[in-house]
Amino acid sequence: MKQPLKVDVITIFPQMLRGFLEESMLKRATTAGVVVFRVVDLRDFTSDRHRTTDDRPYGGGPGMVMKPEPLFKAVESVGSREARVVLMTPQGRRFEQKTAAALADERHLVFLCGHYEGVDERVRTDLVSDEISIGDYVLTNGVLAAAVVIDAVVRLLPGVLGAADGTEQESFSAGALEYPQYTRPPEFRGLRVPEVLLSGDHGRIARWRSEQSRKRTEQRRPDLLE
Ligand code: JDQ
Repeated sequence: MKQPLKVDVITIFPQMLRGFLEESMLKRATTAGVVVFRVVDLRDFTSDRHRTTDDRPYGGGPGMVMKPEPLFKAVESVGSREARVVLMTPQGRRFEQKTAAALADERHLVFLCGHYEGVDERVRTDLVSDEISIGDYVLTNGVLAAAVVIDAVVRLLPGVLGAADGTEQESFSAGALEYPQYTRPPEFRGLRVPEVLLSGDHGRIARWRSEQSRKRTEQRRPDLLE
């Protein structure tokens, strides 16, 4: 069988991540042997009594900076020679479906979840291979951002979604938004399902769906059509 994707997450809040990994799709992916997660507590790689992971910035100013030594030691401890080392940061490249697909082709991913206001620049230049932002808003730390990326990557691994796997047709792979969906009943509180969907005419249904999809994309996400 194919080697599982190794995913290591380095954080000072390991418990935040464990709950998330023990639910739903990610748990199934682990049980199926498609992915192997390790959650690494950054504080295990400190050497002072207070297990300090941050310090004041040289040159002064507000905020704290993550110290380089624990981060380098933690990354080296996971055997990262051929790994992509990903830093979650609002300054990174915007995460999109293409990024998820590229990461799903790797064998070993190491996520660094920032805390405080930044990381020592030497971490970016000499430890990290990719800096990723999940969007233009500011989170309090990188754990939720890493969780978002991990979710989007792991569901793409072969064998995770099962036979009804729809990833090929999904909006962002196809470059358009999805058409409206309905299920039973045909009338609910006076709201009717479009007649075409009840017609059984598969050609008409397909044309209606692609027209709806195009209209919706023009209205809501014209950027996707370019
Ligand atoms: C960290 C912070 C002020 C960072 C600390 C670590 N897309 C995205 N939004 N926010 C993040 C990522 C993110 C990731 C890691 C983070 C935010 N913060 C808070 C506060 C300046 C920079």
